[in-house]
Amino acid sequence: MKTGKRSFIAFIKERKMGLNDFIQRLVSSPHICQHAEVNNFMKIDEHPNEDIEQAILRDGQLYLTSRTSLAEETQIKPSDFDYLKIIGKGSFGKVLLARHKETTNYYAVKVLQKKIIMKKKEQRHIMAERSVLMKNIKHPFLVGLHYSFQTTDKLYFVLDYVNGGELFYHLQRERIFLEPRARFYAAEIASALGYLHALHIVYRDLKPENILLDSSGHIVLTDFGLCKEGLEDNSTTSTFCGTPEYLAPEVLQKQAYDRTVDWWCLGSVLYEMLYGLPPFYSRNTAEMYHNILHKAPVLKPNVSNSGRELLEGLLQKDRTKRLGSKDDFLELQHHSFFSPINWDDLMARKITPPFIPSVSGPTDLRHFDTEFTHLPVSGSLLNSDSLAVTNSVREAAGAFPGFSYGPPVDHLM
Ligand code: ISQ
Repeated sequence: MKTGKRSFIAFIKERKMGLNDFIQRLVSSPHICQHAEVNNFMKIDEHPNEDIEQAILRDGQLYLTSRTSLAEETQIKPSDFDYLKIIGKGSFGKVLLARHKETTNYYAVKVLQKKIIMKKKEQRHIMAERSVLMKNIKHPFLVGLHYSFQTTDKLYFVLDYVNGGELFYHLQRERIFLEPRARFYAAEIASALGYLHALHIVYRDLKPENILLDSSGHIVLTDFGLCKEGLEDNSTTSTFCGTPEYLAPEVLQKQAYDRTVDWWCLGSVLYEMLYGLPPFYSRNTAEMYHNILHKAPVLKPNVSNSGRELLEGLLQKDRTKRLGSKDDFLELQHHSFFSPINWDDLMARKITPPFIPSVSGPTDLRHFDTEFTHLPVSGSLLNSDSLAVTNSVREAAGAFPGFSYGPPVDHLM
């Protein structure tokens, strides 16, 4: 290849990476997304019928493609799946165990109602989802997204199906975990959070129901990038967004927050694993809020010095003094509580999990709440919606541009 051509390609690549980084920063910051100019730049409100190109980041590559053609190319639609059981439910929609008809692979399909999302502080949600889709998120302890697609009134996320149960289902059965087990889970969660932070994503809502175990006993975090903002003022959202025990003081006070909020939540999870209750727990919610804001966590000596010291660092109310406020995940990795952890082995899933959930196979739903699994699977997932998918994709994309996502297609660029 001629030197001139090579340097031109290098120049374009560099510019693309710069643009990627810039867009990622934009879409990761809800407050910036509120600006009309940013909106305009990102073409959020623009009509999708125009033959607009969009940027999609997949496998570390920036692809330019037309919005409609991607959805058509991926060809994934609701009727490609058999929906077997409801495995989770909230105000936005539900999560179903589904089997792909052709491959017979099992997936967790999360179905969100557009109009409900639009009624909340829409843009932030859309941007949060969009930002997650635009990044090529792959991590051993984060639930994998295989496809996303949309119909007139619903958004679908086709995710890894994980059936080892919620971490806290197992914790409730055993009351507390011994330190080595708590350390293993905390380390896997921390590595997932550190990875998201490196992508400028703040999880913010780490909570018990989003921490699952896979069938081999490793952690899987779900729901990153979703359900972040503006839910507090709607009473119906409290069930979906779970209990508020892990709210960091800055979130509770509606102050500015940053990635250190996730280290507070990790401290809360670790505390609950070691002591059996959330750090500032009270049956009285107002009192719990007061405790979060004003009380020091009670650290009884049945936990090791290094464990208590780590909890103190993570549950520091002043986020500028919190462990992780300077070097993020690195600070945790170097803490003495984690000295038995080989982080390379951990990332490679080479550490044998301390507990293996008993599941007989993919359809074994024993770890899911019967409150959900006994519910009938609604036919509305398929009916008119599936027929509307190709026709509706243009209008639907108006509210959720660039939503549809499928495996990389070589000829896109
Ligand atoms: C994957 N497997 C089981 C349950 C789930 C809930 C939410 C998101 C993904 C999931």
